[in-house]
Amino acid sequence: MMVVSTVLSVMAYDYPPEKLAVYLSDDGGSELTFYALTQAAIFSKHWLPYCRNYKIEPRSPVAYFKSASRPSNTKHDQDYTNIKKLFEEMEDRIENVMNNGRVPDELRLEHEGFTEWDSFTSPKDHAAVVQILLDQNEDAEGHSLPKLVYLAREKRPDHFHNFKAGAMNALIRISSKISNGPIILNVDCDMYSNNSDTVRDALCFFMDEEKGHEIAFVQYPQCFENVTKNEVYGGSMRVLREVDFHGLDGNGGPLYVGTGCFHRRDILLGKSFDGESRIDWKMENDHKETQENTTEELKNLASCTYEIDTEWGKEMGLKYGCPVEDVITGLSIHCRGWKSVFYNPKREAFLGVSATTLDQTLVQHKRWSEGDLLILLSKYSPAWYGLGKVTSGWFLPFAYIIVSITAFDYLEFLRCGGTTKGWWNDRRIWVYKRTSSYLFALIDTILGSDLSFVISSKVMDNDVQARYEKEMMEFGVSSPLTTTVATISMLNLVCFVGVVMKSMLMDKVTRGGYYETMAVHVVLCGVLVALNMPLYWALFVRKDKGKIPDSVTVKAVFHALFISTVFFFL
Ligand SMILES: *[C@@H]1O[C@H](CO)[C@@H](O)[C@H](O)[C@H]1NC(C)=O
Ligand SMILES: CC(=O)N[C@H]1CO[C@H](CO)[C@@H](O)[C@@H]1O
Repeated sequence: MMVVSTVLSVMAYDYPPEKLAVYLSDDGGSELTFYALTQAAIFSKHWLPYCRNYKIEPRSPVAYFKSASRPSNTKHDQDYTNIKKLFEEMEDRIENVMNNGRVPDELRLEHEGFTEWDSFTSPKDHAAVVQILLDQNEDAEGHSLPKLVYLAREKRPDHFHNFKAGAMNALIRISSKISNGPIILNVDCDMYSNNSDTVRDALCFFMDEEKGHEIAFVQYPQCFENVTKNEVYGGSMRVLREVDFHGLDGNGGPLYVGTGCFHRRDILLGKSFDGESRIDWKMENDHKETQENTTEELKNLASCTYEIDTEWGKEMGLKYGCPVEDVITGLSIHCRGWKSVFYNPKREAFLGVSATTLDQTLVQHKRWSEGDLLILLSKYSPAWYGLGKVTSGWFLPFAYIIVSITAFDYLEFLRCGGTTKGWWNDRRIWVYKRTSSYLFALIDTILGSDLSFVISSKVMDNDVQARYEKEMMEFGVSSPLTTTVATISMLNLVCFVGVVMKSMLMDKVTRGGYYETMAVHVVLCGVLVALNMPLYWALFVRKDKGKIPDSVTVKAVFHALFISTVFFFL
């Protein structure tokens, strides 16, 4: 239903439908997703007229029905009841099929596309599926509908698939044969459009008479509807969104962050900036003749072997070989002379779901930081330009820097609408990411392991959901990342308790001298212990399923005691 909502919300953009085409890339190659999309196609014939007639927002049906109140106008109310019924029926059908685990034979007869799955071996080993579900169709009131296309590219065990970048590139090729629109919007399936004017807004930048011809892409921020008040996993990225990316706007523009981004197709395909030529939008439009393609031709474009000996993944399309394919693709576009725009309207344009457990947060950041590290170690690394600036052994300048950075960070966070507790949580996640996600990413990068990135699942059960809403940290699973975090915080606790006990055994004078030399250590350690409170709670006090598993507790305590004993005898 999440995918269906995303698709319907972008089909319902307030824009001439004959100029819109929506493509779903299903890299899982699942007939269940295909079934859901056939149902979305049918429902769209009623949903789009409803959106148009009553100018409703948001146009994701799930979000709309969650927030809408019953209309007061009788005609509208009747239509509301009808459309809600249709929607709930669709939801039931899709959920039945999901619970079943497969599409029943009688439903498979409804669409010839299901025969594609007859030859399926597994999600990792299958031929390409390209199905055009809507093409020059009309809705229930006789208006055009946008095109709707399903794609699952070919996957074979002996061909590396290059993750999301590979899927996007296949999609770019397929769409160039079917609709070939000059502007491409890419949205992750866990986000939906919250504003039906977004396409027109984005086009304003591209069509600007003075600067428009320099713009390669328009990036919207990632916003999440699932962030709780105090952001227990620091997931809202609010400072990034409200400050940092705006700052980048002054320097050629923001990075491409992989979702909520409008690209010019020709630039994504590798075009360099030549300074002068302006786009003739009128021409671009007339240009868009749709070719007749046979299914075989289309499938060939999404085959495993199509890219061999081509520039795809290097000079064309999204770049391969980096876990943050989006960032490096954006940087390479900037290197070719283009600019980008960060647009952060007050009413958020795309809303998604953010990570809801600690493990998800850490895994996600491990992947991101691994990619960023690869960029840092590359020959274009920004770091080489910032070397050799601060070389003072004095304490005061360092203290000054630490205090002012922290104060600055805190004020920035408040200024962007965060809470004090939210900032404190953000600091905690900051420490955890640095001692686990980034550490593991560093090791993976040095060992050159295979960019194995684990997709974080965002499906929650009810318990997890309830704890998430109470802002209780969710551990639950035992993973190397959580074990590391737990061990380090145990070590903080042991050290802190050790130092305090040791000082209590001293006489007054010795104690004074002791604290004089150790003051900073004790304060730092104390801050870490305070920051780690929820973790100690999860280690020793909590009884619910989201607590730290006993195996991790045992390991953490053992490691911490072992390390401190070794240092004690040294
Ligand atoms: C989403 O759009 C609705 C209008 O449909 C608006 O009221 C709401 O504030 C938007 N959500 C966010 C988070 O901006
Ligand atoms: C706190 C919050 O917004 N929770 C929501 C997270 O997302 C799920 C499903 O999308 C909703 O059911 C929750 O209400």
